[in-house]
This record gives sequence, structure tokens and C-alpha cells, in this order.
Amino acid sequence: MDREQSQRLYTRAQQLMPAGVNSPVRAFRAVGGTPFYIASAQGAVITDVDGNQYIDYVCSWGALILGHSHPSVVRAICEAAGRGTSYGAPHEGEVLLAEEIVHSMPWVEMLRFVNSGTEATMSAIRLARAATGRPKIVKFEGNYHGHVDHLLAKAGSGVATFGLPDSAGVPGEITEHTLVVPYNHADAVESLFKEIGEQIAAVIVEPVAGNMGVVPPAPGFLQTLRQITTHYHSLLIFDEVITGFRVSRHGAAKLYDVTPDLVCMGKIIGGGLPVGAYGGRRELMQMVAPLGPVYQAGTLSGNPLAMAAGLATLRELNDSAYSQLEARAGALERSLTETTHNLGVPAQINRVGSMLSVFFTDHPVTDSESAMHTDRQLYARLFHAMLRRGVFLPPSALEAWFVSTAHTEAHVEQTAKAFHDALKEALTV
Ligand code: KE4
Repeated sequence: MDREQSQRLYTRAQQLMPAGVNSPVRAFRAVGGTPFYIASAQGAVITDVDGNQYIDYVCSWGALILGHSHPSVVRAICEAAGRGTSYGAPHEGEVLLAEEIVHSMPWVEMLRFVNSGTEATMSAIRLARAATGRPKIVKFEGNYHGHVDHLLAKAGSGVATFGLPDSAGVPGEITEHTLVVPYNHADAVESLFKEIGEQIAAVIVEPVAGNMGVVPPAPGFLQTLRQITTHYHSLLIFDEVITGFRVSRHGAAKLYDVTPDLVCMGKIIGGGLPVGAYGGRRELMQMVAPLGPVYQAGTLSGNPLAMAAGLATLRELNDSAYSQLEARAGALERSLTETTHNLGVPAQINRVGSMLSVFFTDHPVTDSESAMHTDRQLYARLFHAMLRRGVFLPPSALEAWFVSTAHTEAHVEQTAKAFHDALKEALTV
């Protein structure tokens, strides 16, 4: 596979940007090798600068649920651009997209658009701390909520696992109010709240984890978080940056019948353009400036092109779209399961709707520890063997594969055949 043009661009990029990329996972460090450079993308297929084509299961990390360059989305962006690219003032597009989201998630009585998932979670936590007057935040190992300082925390030792910085440049004082507990371990949350519940402003959780690979909530886990936070007058924040409009038209909250106090969104609601949002109960959101004392702002928040792309995307997401996503992702899961079984490779496939992960292990993957203790070297070999066969998987075993409405039965069949051959090859190395 010729990668000459990609290599040339990568050499230039490395002089200009850290590791030549604008987000770490794109550098392929988790799987080795060097990234290819994309020239164009259409539907489920991307084309690199050397003309190689790949069926895409990254889909801009979940944002492109309709696939690349969907005609309705492109048309909406072009029409919006003709009316101006940014106003720094209110416009109808913000109202239309907000109405579309609130209509789909009635527990979101009011929301604020921002420019990324990170901004959404950062703002939701600031709001939760203001609303409760409490400093501490509970997050889960393996959950990622963007690169805001106080959420770049890893578990310390002991029950009250005060967060330790998980990045250089984050002082311990910043993460000491961040408590990190294992995902799907409701008992650890209960113990923590018994100990210091009156200091805890909120629990933030990925209702379906996507950042340690896909890990569904254990039965009753989300319900227990809801009961505990209600009992201790803390807030429950669902980080639905991935799952919002992914696992259902109404997000994970409806799927699992648990209503959070605040929800963070991103990715799909921007249709591939930079959009995040946070929202929830009206009395909470009315604390946000300029109505209330919680300051949050953004030059490009509610950008007209991004609003148009998000609205065009959500308007395509009807029941038949979700039925198709379920059919395609289910067929993919069955083919992957059949291959790993036939080849005698221990594997766990976790799937919720059109997001899934393949873990090479003989034990269930239910939290960060079990996700980390899988054969990630085999995944790395599989990744490159699939790339050589024209299939682009996420360049990390701890990320989600995404299926879009642009993935056809033929794409799934091609992927299944590639997976069989690639896994056999990866096993022989
Ligand atoms: P952004 O700031 O990257 O838009 O969103 C942060 C974020 C928040 N919450 C969840 C559940 C997320 O998954 C993310 C970002 N996801 C990663 C990959 N899983 C984006 C890819 C990247 O970092 O390049």
C-alpha cells in the first residue's frame, strides 16, 4: 500500500504540530506506525492522499452518524455559509437546533451551546459546584470527559480515592476535589458518599462508556447513581458526548430510563462541525450568565454553520435510521463473533446500538481494569492488517468502532472478510 504522500505530509507536520497531529490519538501511538492523511471522504469511505480507500469505523470519533459528506448536511452548511460564517449575535439556527434537542430530550429544559465536548463538561461541572455549593466531583476510571484540568485525574489509593493528576501541568490542588472510582462498581460510589457525600457536588458518568472501549452500564448501575445522588442532594451529570443521539434518538437517558440533572453533548449534534452543549433542569440552567452567577462564554458558540450541520443531521435521524444502524451493527457483531470463535481466539465484543468494541480476552470487560488487561498488541497487529485490507478501525483498542447510516450490507460483508483474513495474519506474527 503506497503511503508516499502521507509520509511526506507527516514529515512536514511533525515540524509544525506535536507529533504532527491536532489530537493525540490520531498519531497511532497506541497501535504503532504513522498516520495516513485523508484527501476526501464520502459516505462510509475515506480516501487518503495516496489514493488508498478505507471503510471508516472511526467516523470522526462518533460525530458522523450519517457518514461523510451527507448531501443534506453539505447543502445546509453551504447555504449557511452564503449567509455569513459567524455573527457573534443570536440567529434562528441556534433556536432551531435547541428546539430539536429539547424535543428529543424533554428532561433538557434549557441548554447552552459551546464548541466542544470538553467545554460542555467543564461548564456542567462549574454549574454543579455553584448549584450545590460543594467542591467535590466523582468520576469513573476509564471515563474521559475532555481535557479540562480537574477531570484529568486518575485514582489515588484508598476508598476516598482523591484524584491524582493524570497529565503534566495539572497541579495536585486542581484534582484533589476529583474522586475517581471504578466504573460499574456502585458499591464504591455508595461507600464514598457514606464517607463524604455532603461534600460532593456531582457524579459525572459516561452512561455507556466509550473511552475504554465500549463498556455498557451494569444492570442497575445508572439507577443506583441516580438514587445515591438524589439522596445526598448531589447532581447526576450524564456525559452523552458520544451516546447522545447515538444509542437512541433520546440518548442513553431514555434507553436506560434514568433522568440526569445535567447532560453534556457534542459530536453528532454538530454533524461534524465543532459543537458541544450542556443542559438540563431549568432552575439549574438559569444560574448560567447572564441570567445567573455562573460565568461561561464563547466567541463561536452557536456558530451558524455548525448549527446548520447539526440540525440537518438530527433531522435525518428518524426511526428507520436507527433500525438500519441496529441491523448493520448487529450483522457486524455477529460476523466478528463468528470469526473469533472459528479461529479459536478468545474475544469479548461489547456493543450498544451502533457503537462497539472488540477486546481480545477470555474475560468479560466491565471496567477500566478488565479493559486494560486485554491483548492490545494483538489488536495493534489486527489494526494494521485491516488497514492493508481497506478498513480503518480506531487506532486504539480502548476506543469505540462506530457504524453510520452510510455503511451498507456490502461494507459489512467486506469488513467481515477482511477481519477473518487480518486476524489470521495477526495471529501468525
Ligand atoms: P471534545 O472536547 O474532544 O469535543 O470532547 C471531549 C469528550 C467528552 N466526553 C466524551 C464521552 C468523549 O468521548 C469526548 C471525546 N472523545 C474522544 C475519543 N473518544 C475524541 C477523540 C480525540 O480526543 O481526538
